[in-house]
Amino acid sequence: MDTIYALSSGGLPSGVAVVRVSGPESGNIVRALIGSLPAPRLAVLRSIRDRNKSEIDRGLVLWFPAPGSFTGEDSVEFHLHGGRAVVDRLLEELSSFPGLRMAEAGEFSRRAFGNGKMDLTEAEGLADLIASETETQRLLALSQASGALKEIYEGWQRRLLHARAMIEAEIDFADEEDVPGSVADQVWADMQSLLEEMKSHIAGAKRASAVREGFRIVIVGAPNAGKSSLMNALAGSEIAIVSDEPGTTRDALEARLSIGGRLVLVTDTAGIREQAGSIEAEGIRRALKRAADADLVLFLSDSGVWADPDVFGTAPVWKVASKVDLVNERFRDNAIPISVEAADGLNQLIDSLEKHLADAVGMDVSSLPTRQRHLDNVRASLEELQKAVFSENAPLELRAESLRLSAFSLGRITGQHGVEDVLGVIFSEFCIGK
Ligand SMILES: Nc1nc2c(ncn2[C@@H]2O[C@H](COP(=O)(O)OP(=O)(O)OP(=O)(O)O)[C@@H](O)[C@H]2O)c(=O)[nH]1
Ligand SMILES: [Mg+2]
Repeated sequence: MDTIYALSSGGLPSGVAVVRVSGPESGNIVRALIGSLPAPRLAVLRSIRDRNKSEIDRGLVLWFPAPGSFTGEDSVEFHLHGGRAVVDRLLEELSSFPGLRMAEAGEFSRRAFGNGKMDLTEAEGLADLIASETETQRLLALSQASGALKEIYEGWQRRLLHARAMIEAEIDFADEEDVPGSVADQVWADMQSLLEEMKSHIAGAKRASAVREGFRIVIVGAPNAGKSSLMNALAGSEIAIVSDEPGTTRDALEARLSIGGRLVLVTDTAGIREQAGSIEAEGIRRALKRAADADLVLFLSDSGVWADPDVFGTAPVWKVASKVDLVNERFRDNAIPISVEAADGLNQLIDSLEKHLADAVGMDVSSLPTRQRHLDNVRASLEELQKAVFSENAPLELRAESLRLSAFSLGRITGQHGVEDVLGVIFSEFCIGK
């Protein structure tokens, strides 16, 4: 097993830079660079010297003997001054030791998983935590990194295994009189309620993706309705071209913003009209497709004419009356009035969006399934569980086997089995040094 090293803190220069080393050579490295091994897990201030005894820097050194480290291996952290030359000099010195090499992206975390320091869902949570940009993303990632999903899946596995054990006991003692029938009844009742828990867990996926990937708002409406102007106003920058020529926007344009601490993806689209040229028609086709995938559609009109909202798909559609500084009151038709020109109604619109987001995503984002692979495996698990629960006339052996398969799918999520194919994908999400 190689000993790996990397700069684990961010871009240089910085106040402090943290270089992390993990693997069997770590202890020798510490002795070579600072002369002796300090007490475990205690920060000590030392001169860090190369092999010619010339000083590289003075900094904090933290020695973590196995297994009490992030990776579960012998590890050490050097906290240096964050100058490029300082960090380069230490990395160069480390590279000259035999058995040492630069870490690959996510390799520290991958070793932590390999050594049982965390399960796969916790590793994914950690990747999300590092990538988090909004407050809700942070909360979701932190709860996953702290084991919220692991607890759910492991808890379900335990119940499935218990149920299977009870069923198998019933098979073994089928001829004897002392196995009370009510035990089996209890087992199947619990499996029924597990089934419901899995279903509602799956139903939370939409909320999780609204948090993790962003809540998708799509702005649609007739050409010149003021869609691009609204998008720019929400984003606070001139992302889309605004002009008085109808048909200005021809392709969907996206902006990432944070509304009430939540990631929102706002898409501006081509104005929808009948007699469009071929490029514009393609833009309209894309606009309708975007609207069909949206979590919310803002339908703008400055003429009081709104098409049937059903054409946009299943997401809620809000009517927004634009350019209210210009147009007649009677065009408003119960719509949300805004004027980008007069900066009117925009704060109210944002307030309403904030409320809607809070309702749609919910305040409690802990323990939602955040990855497609969670969903795929929970669905597979649910399918086997349904077979077990509803095949009342099937032989008990078959029903017990379905319970085993159901638990097996959950083990794929936490990384207990069948994970080789997904490890590369999961850990490549990390940066180098994590
Ligand atoms: N008076 C007034 N003019 C506005 C307002 N919002 C937008 N406009 C003007 O309306 C025209 C069209 O605005 P855009 O934002 O380009 O409209 P659009 O819906 O994106 O148009 P297309 O991309 O062509 O479909 C521009 O000249 C804007 O300056 C507003 O609130 N009040
Ligand atoms: Mg436009």
